[in-house]
Amino acid sequence: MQRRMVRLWQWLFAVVAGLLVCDAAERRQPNILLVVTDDQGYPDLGCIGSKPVRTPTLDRLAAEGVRGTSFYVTWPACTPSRGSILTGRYPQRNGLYDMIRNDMVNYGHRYTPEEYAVSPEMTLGLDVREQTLGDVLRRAGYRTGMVGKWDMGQARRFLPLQRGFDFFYGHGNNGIDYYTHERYGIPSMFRGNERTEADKGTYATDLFKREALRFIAESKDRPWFLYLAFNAPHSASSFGSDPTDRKTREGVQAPEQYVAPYRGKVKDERLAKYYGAVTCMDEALGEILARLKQSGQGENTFLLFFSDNGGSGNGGNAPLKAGKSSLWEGGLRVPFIAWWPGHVPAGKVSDEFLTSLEVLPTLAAAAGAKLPEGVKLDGFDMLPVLRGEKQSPRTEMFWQRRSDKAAHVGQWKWIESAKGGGLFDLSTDIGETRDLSAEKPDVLARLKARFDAWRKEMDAAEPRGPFRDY
Ligand SMILES: [Ca+2]
Repeated sequence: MQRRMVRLWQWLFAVVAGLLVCDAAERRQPNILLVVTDDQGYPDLGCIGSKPVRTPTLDRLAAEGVRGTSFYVTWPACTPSRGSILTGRYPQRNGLYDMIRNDMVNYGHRYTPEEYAVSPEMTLGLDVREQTLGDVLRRAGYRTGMVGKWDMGQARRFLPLQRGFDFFYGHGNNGIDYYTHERYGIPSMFRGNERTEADKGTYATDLFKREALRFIAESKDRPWFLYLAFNAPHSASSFGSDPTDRKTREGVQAPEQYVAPYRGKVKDERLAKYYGAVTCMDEALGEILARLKQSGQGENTFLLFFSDNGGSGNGGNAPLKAGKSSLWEGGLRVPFIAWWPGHVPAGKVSDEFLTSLEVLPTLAAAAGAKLPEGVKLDGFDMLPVLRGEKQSPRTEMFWQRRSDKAAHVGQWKWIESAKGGGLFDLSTDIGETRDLSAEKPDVLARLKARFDAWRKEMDAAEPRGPFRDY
């Protein structure tokens, strides 16, 4: 009798243990690689086929994952767009709704250390009350790393190690020279909380690849989250031969071996360098993925790729209108890829309306992480949409950049800006060429009313620094 009871208990134990193992395997936290590039335009992927740019790694990820054609960022330039990626909130809600940078460099001014210490680049940053993706995923047991362009403030309280990240190598500010890592004469590369000039002279993309590989190698025993923000293919932030003349600046920098194949095939040297910077970045990502595969960590890695804003005009953003800094589609709609073999379908092109506001809730859901309590988020978990299980719940999105305003509601887009505006039907006119304001006054009024309601909601939100007067 006793022996039979022991056997029964052994059997029950085996069943329960088996169930637990299955459950753990099913819910095994994926590694998360969030790749953000800088000013890479909507058509600037080789697989789109409209440009001579070569991006074999991104093309493969698109072939093995989902490529989004209607993915938007929250602002048409770096800082506010990145603040939304990290917080899951509109810039007007998290407070970082304009750039943080030292504008006097535009007039050739070189900041002294004393001036720099009290300049916007040092004194402004993402409000410390905001919770970041790093905070959310670290609480879920992840080792969190930030490599590349941070752009959320450089005073110590604003740097990644104080904002939810265990590892940081990159530049704190908006942009650098790819080789000196200076921003208009100011050394800007950090390791952890300290500025470093140890790697001066090495191309930034190579350094970010090296540090991404270092972080991944050091994170073998835990699930990890790496926010890998290449500064490529942003223009170099360095003075030209005449510091007061912006036209003498170099533009995008890239190693000769990547520029040479484009030379003679594209209209000028600037474009050859831009494409070279994209291809070099693509190759770096390829090496990181190859290393993941070799180490066995690649099997359960969830990768999201997109650009922080539209292309800055290198080679154009056709079929989209305009580019970076504008609220036309060329400034806001960006290339997007989601890749997670076995969890996200392969080779799918999705036209679903999605945005960078979805990134935080999506990665939190993938990680089984709790969303921050008491924080109003502006997006949702987009995994069911990426899997094709349901349509995007997003029906509208709003933008404001200084006096420029825009709303995208259903198929409609309204834009009002110093350089023009109108009402456009994106379902038939992705290039925003036919202003339908006069023909559709009711639609125009509805979009303006939706914008006003959004603006009111933002104004009523709990105030955040650094720009708001409260
Ligand atoms: Ca950018």
